[in-house]
Amino acid sequence: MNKKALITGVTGQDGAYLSDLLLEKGYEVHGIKRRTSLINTSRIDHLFENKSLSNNRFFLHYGDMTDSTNLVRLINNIKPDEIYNLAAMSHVHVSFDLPEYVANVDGLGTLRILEAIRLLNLETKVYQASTSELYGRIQESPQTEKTPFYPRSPYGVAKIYAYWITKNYREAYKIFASNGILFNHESPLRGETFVTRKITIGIAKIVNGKETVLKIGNLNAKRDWGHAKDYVLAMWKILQHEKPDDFVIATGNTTSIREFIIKAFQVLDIKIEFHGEGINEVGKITHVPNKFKTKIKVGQNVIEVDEKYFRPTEVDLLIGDPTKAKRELNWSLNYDLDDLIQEMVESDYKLFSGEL
Ligand code: NAP
Ligand code: G4F
Repeated sequence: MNKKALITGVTGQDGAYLSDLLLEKGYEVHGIKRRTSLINTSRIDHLFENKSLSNNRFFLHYGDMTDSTNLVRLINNIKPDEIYNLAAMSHVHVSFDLPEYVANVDGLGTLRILEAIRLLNLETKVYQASTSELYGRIQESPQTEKTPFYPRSPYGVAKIYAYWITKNYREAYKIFASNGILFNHESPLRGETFVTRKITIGIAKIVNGKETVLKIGNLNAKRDWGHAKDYVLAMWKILQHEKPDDFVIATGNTTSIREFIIKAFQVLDIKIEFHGEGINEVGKITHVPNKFKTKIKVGQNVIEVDEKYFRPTEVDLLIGDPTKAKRELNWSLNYDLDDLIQEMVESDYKLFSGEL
């Protein structure tokens, strides 16, 4: 019998990569998608269009993290061996505009999943998508499983409830429930308003003459960025571990937004330098290869700062220590930051030059 997995948030970046991974491993994969007025399945359409990829083992169900009747019914019908709770309103900046909704979906949504397992008396294992945003105003560097939390956004605060309720249900009811404390992970499937994808799309538009400048927020923030493909493997390994536990998943390196932009332009052999300070800082082109010379010029400002992207409270620096995951899960990275940036820039370049 194939193992059964249920993925909440299956239409998101991680849901798509995790579906591919679990199908490859022979699982029957069930995903929960919410009803939207436009179809939102572009990241998983390949599993329907090419049946050989899913081998008829991929199923979608309508659902919502705010509706416990729906979640209980689905979990009772499917009786999954493993649940990966990835569904969330995952945008930190937007969470300042939607604090109550985020508490409901990201915080109480996790409780609804755990409570369904408890009430139905199932042996289902649960993976909770916890986040480095829990560390917020960091108390030590690098951050480990033992570093105290200090969230800095309604998103971080909702996720801290989810983290602790997962731990509490593990201790109180002996549910196999684990937190993956994942640091930022990106890919060509990353949502378009997260900073890495915004940058790679912005560059693709600029070099294809569709826009002249990319407006960005805090250039000084630093993040520990990995590739989503490596991180969904860690999720699976967390649920295969001999006991439920919590793990930091990170690269151990940190890079500023400014450095990410410089590296992303370099993929296309374009050089830029930053001048000025604060909201007056700009990124200026210093070298352009011939193929782009009709679209951009040396001396052109391609990056400008717009304070509308600043957050009321910021997380300045994140850097994780994945020693425990490496030791206990035998998890390791296949991609470094340069591989990730290259893949993202090339993918968006093709998208906006019409080569895809
Ligand atoms: P994502 O691309 O934003 O995907 C989020 C998923 O949740 C989407 O499928 C979304 O559906 C779904 N969703 C949102 N609200 C929902 C609701 N009320 N009911 C049901 N589904 C809902 O996020 P991601 O990057 O894949 O991240 C996956 C999880 O890991 C999230 O919980 C995120 O908070 C967490 N996390 C992410 C990172 C990272 O760097 N990517 C790091 C740490 C933790 P739609 O497609 O309809 O919007
Ligand atoms: O790409 P971001 O929006 O990601 P953020 O806030 O780190 O959150 C992501 O990673 C978390 C893990 O730590 C996840 F839990 C969460 O769900 C999400 O996936 O912003 C990264 C940094 C921030 O410091 C932000 O202020 O980039 C800075 N930034 C600068 N300009 C910008 C922009 N962020 C966005 N989204 N857009 C900008 O124009």
